[in-house]
Amino acid sequence: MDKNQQQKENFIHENSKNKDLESYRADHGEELLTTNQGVRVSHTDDSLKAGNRGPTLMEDFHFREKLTHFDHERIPERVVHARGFGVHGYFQVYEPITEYTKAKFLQDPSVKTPVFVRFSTVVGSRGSADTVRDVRGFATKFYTEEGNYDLVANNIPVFFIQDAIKFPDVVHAIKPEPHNEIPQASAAHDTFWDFVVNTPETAHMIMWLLSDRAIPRSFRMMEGFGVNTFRFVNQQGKARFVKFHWKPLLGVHSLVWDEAQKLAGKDPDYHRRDLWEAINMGEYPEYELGVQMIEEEEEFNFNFDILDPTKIWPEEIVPVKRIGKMTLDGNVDNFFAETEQVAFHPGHVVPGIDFSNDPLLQGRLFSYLDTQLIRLGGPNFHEIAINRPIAPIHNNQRDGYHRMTIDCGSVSYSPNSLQANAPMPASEAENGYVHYQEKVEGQKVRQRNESFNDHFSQATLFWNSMSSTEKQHIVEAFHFEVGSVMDKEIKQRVVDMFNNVDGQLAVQIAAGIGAMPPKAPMIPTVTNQSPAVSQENTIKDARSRKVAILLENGFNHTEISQVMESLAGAGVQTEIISKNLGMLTSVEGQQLEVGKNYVTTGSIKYDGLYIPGGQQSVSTLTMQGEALHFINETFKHAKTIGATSEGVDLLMASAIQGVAMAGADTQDQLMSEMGVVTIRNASDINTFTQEFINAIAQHRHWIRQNKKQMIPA
Ligand code: HDD
Repeated sequence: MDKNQQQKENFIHENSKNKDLESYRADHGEELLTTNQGVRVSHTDDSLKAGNRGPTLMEDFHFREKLTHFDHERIPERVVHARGFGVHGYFQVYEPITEYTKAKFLQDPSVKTPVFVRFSTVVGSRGSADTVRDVRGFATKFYTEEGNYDLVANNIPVFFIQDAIKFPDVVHAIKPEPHNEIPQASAAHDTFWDFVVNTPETAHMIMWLLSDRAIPRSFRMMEGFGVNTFRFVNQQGKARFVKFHWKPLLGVHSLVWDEAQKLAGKDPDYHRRDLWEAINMGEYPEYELGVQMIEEEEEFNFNFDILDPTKIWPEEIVPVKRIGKMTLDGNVDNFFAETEQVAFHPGHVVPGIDFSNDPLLQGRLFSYLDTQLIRLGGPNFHEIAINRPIAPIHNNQRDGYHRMTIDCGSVSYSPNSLQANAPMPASEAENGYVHYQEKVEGQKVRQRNESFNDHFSQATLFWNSMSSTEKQHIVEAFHFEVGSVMDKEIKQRVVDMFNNVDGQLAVQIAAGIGAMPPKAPMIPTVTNQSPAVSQENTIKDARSRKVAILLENGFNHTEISQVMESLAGAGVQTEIISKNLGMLTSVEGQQLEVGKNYVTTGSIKYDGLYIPGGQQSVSTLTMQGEALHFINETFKHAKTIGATSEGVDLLMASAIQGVAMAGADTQDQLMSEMGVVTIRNASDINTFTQEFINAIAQHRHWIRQNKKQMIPA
């Protein structure tokens, strides 16, 4: 049994939801072909015809069944979040949090609650690219003993709108325009920005959407946010307002825009492939579950409304308490059966978790159930294997399309005496779900409270909290997004709207989109920051990063093997890239296999680059445009570059020499400041690898930011 199979075995046996799924799995290897009725088929390559050149006969049941099934094998894609990728895992609480909630899966640290997580983009259709600028969905189904709990989250903590009634509007505006279905998976078009300038409550979310958060490096390196305000309720009935967070243990990291765009062409599956491969290699992604809590009595103590989904609760004011950890350790067996058919719903809660009056959440509670009815073809989607709770289901609901359960007996109503009123409602002591008895009174009005009116303070807070590099990326994103808008008036209105966030931001936006700067650039009154929202302050780790090695015949084997071994020891993967696939031979005669050539990969697929020594290898590479382009592009995207002995000469032949060295006094300065780690003397290889690994852990070296325009890549 190989490592992957062994992992799969462990995963199946340890996880109760997977044991449940096991009875649905079908393995067709080494079996004889049958129809759907189980009749063996003797020939499947020709339809039944009247004569060799004659028409196909109606009685060919095998042909008709095969074609009919094929003709019906698509279901509607999700109206949003159509493109996604699902994986299995488990969740464990660190210690009982009985004080805050009675939810059973949050009480016992020894219990591993099975989960299924689906990551997604929002706007693109099922076949769109992974690395587009967009919000990412991060939906988790916890299969708890008390029934399914779904935390249907995004990787951005706020939302475009405050009231769910505007959801169809924002989605229509951002989706491809209806007359020509252009553009795919992008907000960079007139209808979206028309909606934005007419809807000032979008300001805060737009700042996040145009930040690096919207182009994550990996699903493994993004946060998740429940966005809406929920409630925790404990055994004594005491409630607290709560917001949920997922905190990735690899830190929060992003791509750069040029890289994201190129990846969309070179590897549209970049994010799903990254997750699939990480799990297959046993590099299981981990995320801590965090909660922010606000006492009921403190509801009105903040300068924002805690029910407003366009607001964060700054972590510096309301700390995030980390209560447990989720580990994702299993890939699916079948994408359609699991990832496509899984159905999430924020209304799937268990005792101890309740709702708030957040007007966006209230609307969501209607929409998710409704959408599954059309998408999954009727009310029995809870019976689809991936959606079935591990808790037993007993009620009087019956029939409908695709009903699987064979409900026995004559009673399907309540109250009844024929079955002693079973199935009977459970008391609270028996874990029956009791809604929190919040006192509510008011007049029926189509209005919003005035506490929802401040649309700019937190947008400014976000802008204030960004590093200079993050700010530059946001301005560049405005230039791309709004620069793609045709209507001049809309462009001008974007400048004027974001003048309310920060006058200098508006001036910079205007400069790149052919609009006038604001007449009176605003000096913001909000001057504080929330350091937690900047990715500069995240965890830095080299684990599971991927380094490309450029190589040709005549390389120095001792050097490369020492470096590869040290990188592997630090959990960094390596892949050898060369002009052609096949084997390469070192000066000493050892052979190494090429993983990818320039046609099948590109620098954009790696976190860093290493060039080993070996006179002949380096001379050949120096003559290859692709190799030099690989180096230049890696440099442009601010990634770590390492070179040993003659490998340093190759760097000097690239654009780095002229561009990076401009303004640097010595090569040492270049090395230490720019994440370009070089060493001429191979006897210092251990010092090199240590420095190289530390540099990779930094993710990017933004000090190169101002030089990127000079790089021809
Ligand atoms: Fe939603 C899917 C997250 C607001 C209506 N939403 C969907 C998914 C995620 C989110 C992650 C994909 C689930 C999956 O992988 O199958 N949605 C959010 C978050 C929101 C949000 C974090 C803001 C707090 N959504 C929102 C509103 C509405 C919807 C305001 C409607 C009133 N969302 C839907 C939907 C979808 C959906 C139409 C499409 C597919 C599905 O539900 O199952 O019902």
